[in-house]
Amino acid sequence: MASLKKVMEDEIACKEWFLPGNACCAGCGLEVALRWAMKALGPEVAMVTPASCLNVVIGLWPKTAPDFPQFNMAFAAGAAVATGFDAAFKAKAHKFPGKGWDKMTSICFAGDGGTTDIGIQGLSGAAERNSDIIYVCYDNEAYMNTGIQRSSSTPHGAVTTTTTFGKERYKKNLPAIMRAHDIPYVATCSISEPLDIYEKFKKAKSIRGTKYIHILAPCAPGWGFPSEDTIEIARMAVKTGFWILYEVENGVLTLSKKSKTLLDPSKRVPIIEYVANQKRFAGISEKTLIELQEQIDQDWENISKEIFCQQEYSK
Ligand SMILES: Cc1ncc(C[n+]2csc(CCOP(=O)(O)OP(=O)(O)O)c2C)c(N)n1
Ligand code: SF4
Ligand SMILES: [Mg+2]
Repeated sequence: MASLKKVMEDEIACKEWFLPGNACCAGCGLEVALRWAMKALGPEVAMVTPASCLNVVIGLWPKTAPDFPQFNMAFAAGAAVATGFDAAFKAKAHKFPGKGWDKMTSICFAGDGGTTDIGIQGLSGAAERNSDIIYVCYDNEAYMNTGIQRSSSTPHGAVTTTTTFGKERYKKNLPAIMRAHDIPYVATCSISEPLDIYEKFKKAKSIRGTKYIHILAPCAPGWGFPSEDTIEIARMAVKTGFWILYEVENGVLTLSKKSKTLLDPSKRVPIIEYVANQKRFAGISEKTLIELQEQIDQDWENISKEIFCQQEYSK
């Protein structure tokens, strides 16, 4: 993984592209995700943001926070508009060579509601066409902007304003769904690992075709924890194995540094350590807690089998 010293030698990474003084709540995970993605990408982007907290926290012109081209968009259209931008950049690059249009990256930065529910058909269409875009889901596991309603990405047992006794269903595995589209790059990130975010976005920028990056981005008011604990909560999601950090390049899965050791179940922190510090899990039953742990163990077993098969195949 890139060291902080190395990253700070990069002039673009030293600059903030999402400016301070924005309307994010204190300790917002989304802001960390966006800042580090932009440190890797730099300002030669066109960013589409479907309806979400991000639409709001950018603020009102002329005091908007993004120091790069950013476009608010209707929920369902995010990936389609990003595809359109990329087509325009390619046409411009063809007509006006040497003017820098070939350096532009088209990116959609959407919430989990905008991705796992409302935007999924547009995203699936873009991925099937292998549109040359980066699609990012920042995952705060509910519709936060409209008052903490459940999404497909809300985890089992979590209380939202529409799952008042805790969600019965499990979190939809969107990275797995994107892998099934056979796109060149799929990765997961956590805001507790900013250098990992930086590296994965650098890589995504260099790859042609559809890149999908899913970032766990805790939300203090929505999950119910003190705003100074955001990073620690995200870190614990990784340590328990609830959130697995990996990348899949051309179908080959590699576990990222902080998740690698967790293939050994004894290295995983029990899930209770993660849920105990979040009010959304305050009334969780023993049964639901066991189910959550079983789901994590099952996810890891699947990953272990896949890695084993990959190793056997490459012998
Ligand atoms: C078609 C449509 N339905 C509903 C809304 C209202 N709406 C705006 S933002 C939002 C929540 C988005 O949730 P998510 O994508 O998870 O982003 P977050 O707010 O959590 O950052 C909703 C329901 C809308 N703008 N358009
Ligand atoms: S509600 Fe959550 S995701 Fe939205 S700005 Fe506040 S902390 Fe960030
Ligand atoms: Mg959300």
